[in-house]
Amino acid sequence: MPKIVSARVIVASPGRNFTTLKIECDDGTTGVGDATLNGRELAVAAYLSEHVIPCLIGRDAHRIEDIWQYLYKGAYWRRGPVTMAAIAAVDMALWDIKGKIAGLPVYQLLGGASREGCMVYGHANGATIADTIEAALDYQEQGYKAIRLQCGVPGMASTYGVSQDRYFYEPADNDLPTENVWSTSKYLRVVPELFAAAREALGWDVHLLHDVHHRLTPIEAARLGKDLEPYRPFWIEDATPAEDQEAFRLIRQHTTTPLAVGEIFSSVWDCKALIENRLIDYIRATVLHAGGITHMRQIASLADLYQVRTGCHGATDLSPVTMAAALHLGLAIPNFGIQEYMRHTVETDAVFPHAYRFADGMLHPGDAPGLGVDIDEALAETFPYARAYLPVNRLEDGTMWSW
Ligand code: KDG
Ligand code: MG
Repeated sequence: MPKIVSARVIVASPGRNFTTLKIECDDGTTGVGDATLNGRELAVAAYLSEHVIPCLIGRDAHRIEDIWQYLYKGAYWRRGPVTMAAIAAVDMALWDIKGKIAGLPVYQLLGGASREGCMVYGHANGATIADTIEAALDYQEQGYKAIRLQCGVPGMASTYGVSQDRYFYEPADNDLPTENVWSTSKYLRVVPELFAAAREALGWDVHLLHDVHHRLTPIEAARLGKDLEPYRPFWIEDATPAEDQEAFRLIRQHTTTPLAVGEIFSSVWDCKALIENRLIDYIRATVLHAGGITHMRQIASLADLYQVRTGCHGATDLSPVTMAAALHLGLAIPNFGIQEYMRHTVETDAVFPHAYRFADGMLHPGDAPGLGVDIDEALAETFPYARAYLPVNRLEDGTMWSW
């Protein structure tokens, strides 16, 4: 048996902060896992170092399911983003080790490829509709089959998803939270105009997506869904805060626009009612924040029973380790839908050399044994952690709102 002899947490900031776990076995095999929780990176680092790693030493690295159950049930304090990100990091690292020992990429261990690659969506964003369309045309040119559209809202200084740089949008932009201002009525006017312009410029052969980022009430979300129906969006995401799962029933009653939710979910229990009641079409939980490959596979299996497909979160705060893990899972499961692909900076890519490759609108995890991704620890050391927060949002009268 490959016995776990050491594990360490690496916190580094190559372009942005990442928390990474590296597990080592007595035969020299190593595995990596991503434990990044945006804006709360050190909480997971401490959870791992102080409370998880001491329990791992001496265990059989092949017993992935047993270790998962040990960390989940054994903690007594179940679920929550810190706990589940820590468990996820261990789980990813163990799948990586198993694949390396077997000499197989992880997707082969999960049942083999169910498709040629994982369709991804890129992020087109801009201060104006014209800027966003220009960015979207660029993605289309590069072969993307699906594009997310976000644009600035006239009369508002800041909007979710809009950055200075066309490719490298990074919301965690300050060492104290930036304050944004929000107006639902202004926003609801501009999004249908954006989609109308996009269909005009891009045609109908490309999937168009939009992220509402938890900002609407259920009835406002229903209005947006209806207004976008003529443009056939692939989905609207996080239309309303998802801790209010019943709210999706109201949205559903009013619109046929597909609904996606779940990037902040940490377990199958967060998704269960939404899936079983067929209130969503895509589940956006991912391996990092939802307990690793082991648990995300369980979520995907439940979703498959109800014709709900995956659309895993893939923003820049999920490291290339998570991207690789999501792609292995996405390639293997029957109900893969789409994968978010927000490109990492060159610094991030250099610190995490990886085997996954983009071609023809799809990402493929590659055929290297394990996850096919590593961390260059010496290089990582040259990028020290720097505290960075996600922004907060207020209505124009100063009321705190969802960001
Ligand atoms: O950490 C939070 C970001 O990943 C999130 O704001 C990005 O909503 C997001 C998305 O869909 O990529
Ligand atoms: Mg989102």
